Amino acid sequence: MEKKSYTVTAALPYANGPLHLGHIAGVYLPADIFVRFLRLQKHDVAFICGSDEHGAAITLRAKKEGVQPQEIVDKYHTLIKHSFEKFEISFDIFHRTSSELHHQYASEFFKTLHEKGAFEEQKSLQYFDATYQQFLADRYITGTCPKCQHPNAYGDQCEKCGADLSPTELINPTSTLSGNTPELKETTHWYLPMNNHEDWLREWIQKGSMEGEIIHDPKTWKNQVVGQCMSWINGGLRARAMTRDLDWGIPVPLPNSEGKVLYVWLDAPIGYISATQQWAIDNGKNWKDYWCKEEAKDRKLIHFIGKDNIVFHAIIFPILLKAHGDFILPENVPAYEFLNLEGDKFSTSRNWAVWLHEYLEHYPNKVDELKYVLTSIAPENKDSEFTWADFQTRINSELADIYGNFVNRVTVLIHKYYEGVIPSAHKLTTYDQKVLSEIATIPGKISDLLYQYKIREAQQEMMNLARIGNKYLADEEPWKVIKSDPIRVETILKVALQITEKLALCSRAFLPKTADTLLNMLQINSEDWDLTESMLISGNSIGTPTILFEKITDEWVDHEKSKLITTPITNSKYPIMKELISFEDFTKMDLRIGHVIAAEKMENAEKLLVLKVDTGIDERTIVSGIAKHYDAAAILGKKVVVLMNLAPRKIRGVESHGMLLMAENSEGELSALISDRDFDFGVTIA
Ligand code: B3M
Ligand code: ZN
Repeated sequence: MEKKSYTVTAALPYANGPLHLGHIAGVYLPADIFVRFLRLQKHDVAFICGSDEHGAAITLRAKKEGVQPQEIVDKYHTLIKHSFEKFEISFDIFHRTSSELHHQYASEFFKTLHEKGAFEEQKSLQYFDATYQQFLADRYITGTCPKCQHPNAYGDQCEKCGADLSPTELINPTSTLSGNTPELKETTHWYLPMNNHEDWLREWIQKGSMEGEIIHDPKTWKNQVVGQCMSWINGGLRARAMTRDLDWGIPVPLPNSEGKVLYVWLDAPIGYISATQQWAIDNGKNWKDYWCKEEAKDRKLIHFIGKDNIVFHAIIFPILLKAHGDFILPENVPAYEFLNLEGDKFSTSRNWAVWLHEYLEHYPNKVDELKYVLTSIAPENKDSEFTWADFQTRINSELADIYGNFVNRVTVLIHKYYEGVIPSAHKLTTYDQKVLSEIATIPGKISDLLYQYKIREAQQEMMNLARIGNKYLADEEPWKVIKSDPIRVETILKVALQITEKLALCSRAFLPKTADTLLNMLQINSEDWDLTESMLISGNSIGTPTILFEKITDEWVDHEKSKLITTPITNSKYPIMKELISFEDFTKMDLRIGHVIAAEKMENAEKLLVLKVDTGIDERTIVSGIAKHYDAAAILGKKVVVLMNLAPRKIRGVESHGMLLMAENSEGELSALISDRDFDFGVTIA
């Protein structure tokens, strides 16, 4: 029998930073569109996500921000959860792997695997940072990739070539903690002998079969996913450690394992299961119906992920699920490529990103607009790119000019001619019939595409409804016909309203807010994906026309682009950047090199020196608050940078003309800025 129910997961985002548009376009939005559609198809669906709160991604971030890991995960779990809510990603649950339930269940899962002999305990020499007294696994160590020579490969994976690495393979290994070359030290870990699983994985990935029985259709898997998995398997799988020497994570639930935790890539996917358990508890369901071989044998498990997570979801997690014994395996692992931003990769550390929470804060009423653009450019089969100019074009010339314009024309005419009352159709022309039968095929086309995870094309089909509608109005010209044949116009506008109805219904998967607005306006309430009969009732009134999508101005684009270059990175060590100033503002400042020709301490003022500075054009008095860092003798004779045209100020009775520029570090120490070339004083700084 055809499996009709679904457990859909979306990769658990690390709670180590906010979400950016790359995350959304390449995992969460495609998953949400798919799930909204499945629900309308009346499938039983659980849509599961949560934050990934363990592993080096978290501890390294905590170290960078100078706080405890718990503080990091609390902060970002909350931020991420709110962003998803505001963006209307319709998870059934957004859980977290730091929860008590997850800790318990992941420990139990590990113990079961251990009892079933799924692991091998092995002693090995691993890199150790003597300064930090810590073993260095995964992201704690970087070095040159032995396969592609990328200089910043991590201890577990090269992000450039995708190679699976172990730290001892890195060339020139360096500790990310101290920057030192680490030493080797013995430690014990539990390994998953992945090499023992190659045969069944091959069968399962290439043929979709398990023990002779076909359990999924391998043709529905994306080529990239099968390709990456097969290249891993053909390259020979190796044993991979499932535990780590770290103090953040789920403690290994075995004797003699102090200081060891579960590998984050073991614990995180189990998070899908524990999240489902929490949701089941909250909603009176049985979690096993969503995951277990017996109870969920007719259910499809679908993992939406980014391409860098393929091996973990299509090889490692399936091995764990199978070794455990109770679970179904994924039916499909739709993996997305990466979204780039204005010609470059998204980068949290370089702050090259559009942050979802900031977008939502500034433009809370432009959720569907962003969804539309991100779906249009979803990195389905290759990397794609977000630019603000393209965002503007797609909204203005597609959403506003095609979709919004069509709906607006229809509703305005119905209000103009019939005071908003839906007219009746009379005799249909061949053209009317052709249009109506054409639009009737579209929900089915969208459905075929969505089952193949082709969301870009699917959304295009939705837009085709608006295109058909605009063409229909342009061809039929009801605004002209009204003079000669008002009865015919009733039919035209009824047909046009039926196109609007279809458009509204199909929009529910892609543009849920817009769909709600339209369905409300049309007084249509249906939980079905498609209707065989229109639900429009002649004689009912429709709501007043509104502008569905406002156009994006050039100023918006310029503003967003300028923020991109300069949005400050939050780092507790350094103050955040001040607001932008224009080039004109900058050129107002007159900066020159001055020569300190006299210096004395101001009486009764601990911090102040009274300086005489030769600026080349004058000799002036400057009172400077640097006495704690420079005594008079130390600054005397120095060439310093002076802000010349600062309005004079009286400081403790002495008039000060200008200011010395100083560098200040996080301890509040000051250092004069001095030219490193032997320029004369008096020269200007530009
Ligand atoms: N936390 C990795 C990532 O964001 C990750 C996914 C876990 S899914 C179980 O790339
Ligand atoms: Zn590499």
